Amino acid sequence: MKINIEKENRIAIKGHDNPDFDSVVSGILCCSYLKKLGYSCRYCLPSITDKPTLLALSHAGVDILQYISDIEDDEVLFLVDHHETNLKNTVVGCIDHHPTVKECSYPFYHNVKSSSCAVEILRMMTEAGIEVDEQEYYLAVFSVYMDTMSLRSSKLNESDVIWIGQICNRLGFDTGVMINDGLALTDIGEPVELIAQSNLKYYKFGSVNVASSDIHAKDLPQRLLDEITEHIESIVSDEKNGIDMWVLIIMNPVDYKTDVIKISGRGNITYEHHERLLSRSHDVMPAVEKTFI
Ligand SMILES: [Mn+2]
Repeated sequence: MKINIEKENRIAIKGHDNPDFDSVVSGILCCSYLKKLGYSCRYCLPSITDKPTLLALSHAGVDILQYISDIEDDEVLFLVDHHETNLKNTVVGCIDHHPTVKECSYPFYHNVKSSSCAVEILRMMTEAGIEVDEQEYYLAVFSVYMDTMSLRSSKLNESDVIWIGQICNRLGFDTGVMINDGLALTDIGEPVELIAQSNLKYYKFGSVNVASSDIHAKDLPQRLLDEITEHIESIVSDEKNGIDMWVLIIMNPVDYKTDVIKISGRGNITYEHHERLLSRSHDVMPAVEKTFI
């Protein structure tokens, strides 16, 4: 897969809103990739990210402050870890790992199932014969831990596990920090409003606006879950917010269980329990999308 876009463009590489670890690392790796191909580009992080992501990024040796900047009107966009944007700028390229039935007609488009977007970018770099340094390997391996709840999510590609093991052995990476950060247990001591919006993402399926948050916890007290659900009911039932459905996902990465709670208004709630760990992007949201088409 060869990237072939106009060289005279100034490219701004952008990850999704509410950036997570994989999104940031994908931006950094993609920037390194495009620069080595001779493109003029920079990675832009328009907003600061959440505390657990910041902590993991600092463990990975990434100083994000240097990337915080707005995208300028005369720049073209290269999207990573997502494939749609509200920005007016022209999109010239996209690398994602959220395959969709929708068609994207960007000059360069690569969207395949992969444990993380960053590991897919690193694979593309090595396949293109581009030199990858140790820190870039470290970031890609770390991103898989962060995007798969420490290799426990169904999103994980088995072939990546073997590859990660080989890289960690060869380069002597200690996975202890990655495992701990990757489980990303939600701080349930925070205010209910904050817990309810953990890892919030927005989706648009046809004309339907869907919000989704996911909480990682071993034993979420029922009373707290009730308060969270009530809070979300009040958000969804307020028409000003323009949300048709909120998908609340409670993942228990310790016992491999998932609860999916769909809230479409006050009292309009469905519950599903799964005796395995689901992935939001690979299991839950594609199933939700199917119910709307
Ligand atoms: Mn990702």
